[in-house]
Amino acid sequence: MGETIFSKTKGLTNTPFHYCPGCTHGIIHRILAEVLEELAILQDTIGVAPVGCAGFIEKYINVDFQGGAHGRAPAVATGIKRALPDKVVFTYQGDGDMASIGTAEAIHAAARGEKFTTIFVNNGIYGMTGGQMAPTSLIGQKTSTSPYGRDSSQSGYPLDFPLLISQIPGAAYVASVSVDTPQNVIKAKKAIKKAFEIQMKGIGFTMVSVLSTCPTNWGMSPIQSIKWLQENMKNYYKLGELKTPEMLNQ
Ligand SMILES: Cc1ncc(C[n+]2csc(CCOP(=O)(O)OP(=O)(O)O)c2C)c(N)n1
Repeated sequence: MGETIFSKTKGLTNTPFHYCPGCTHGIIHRILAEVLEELAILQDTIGVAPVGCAGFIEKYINVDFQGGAHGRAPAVATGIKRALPDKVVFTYQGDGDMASIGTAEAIHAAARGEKFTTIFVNNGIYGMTGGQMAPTSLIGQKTSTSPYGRDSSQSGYPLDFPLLISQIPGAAYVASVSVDTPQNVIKAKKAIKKAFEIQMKGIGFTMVSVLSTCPTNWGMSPIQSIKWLQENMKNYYKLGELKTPEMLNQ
């Protein structure tokens, strides 16, 4: 018998990911599942799934899930966490879901200091519905509804949602991470773990924003899309911890 050098986290189900080649949802699912296993909270965690490709998460992570209507996951998570305060609760939402249709729910959940964690997956586009422009699409970015590139005179400017949330007093932890390199995957996992630990201390709203790719709707190969993220998204959406509990008392 050979020595086991790697085994899949118990936080993932045995269902193979169906995501497009180069899509980063699978990486984010894996590190999230590993964190839940490492914190030994798989039995105590309830996820709230959104609408969009991100919504498939409920098939892959080995915890109980509730579906939320488009953008409304923070309202659903609020109800679950208030009814079951001993549970660990998270939402997993795309940028179309959270930074567009669900802007109000997300901002007010942060303002109320709701004690759940949000994983915000920013791929700069509406993935599932065919690559329409999202509030997070960059200036000049070609999407199916901005075929000549996003034009600020028509469509305004990209919304840096984690930066916005970090300004809200009820937000205890906000980090902006990326999964474009192995080092950044490790950093992203650390941020997700920290967010859950802060939730478990009951300090306030916690959010980790993850820069992500959508090769299919960006019209690129997986490698081109990683380069595009590095050369474009990272310049606009700055990585790092935007809010920590220590800043709450300053
Ligand atoms: C109320 C409502 N409006 C619109 C839709 C259609 N819809 C389904 S998925 C989606 C886009 C999701 O994009 P995003 O949240 O960025 O997630 P991704 O697919 O990129 O993971 C939209 C608009 C819907 N299901 N419900």
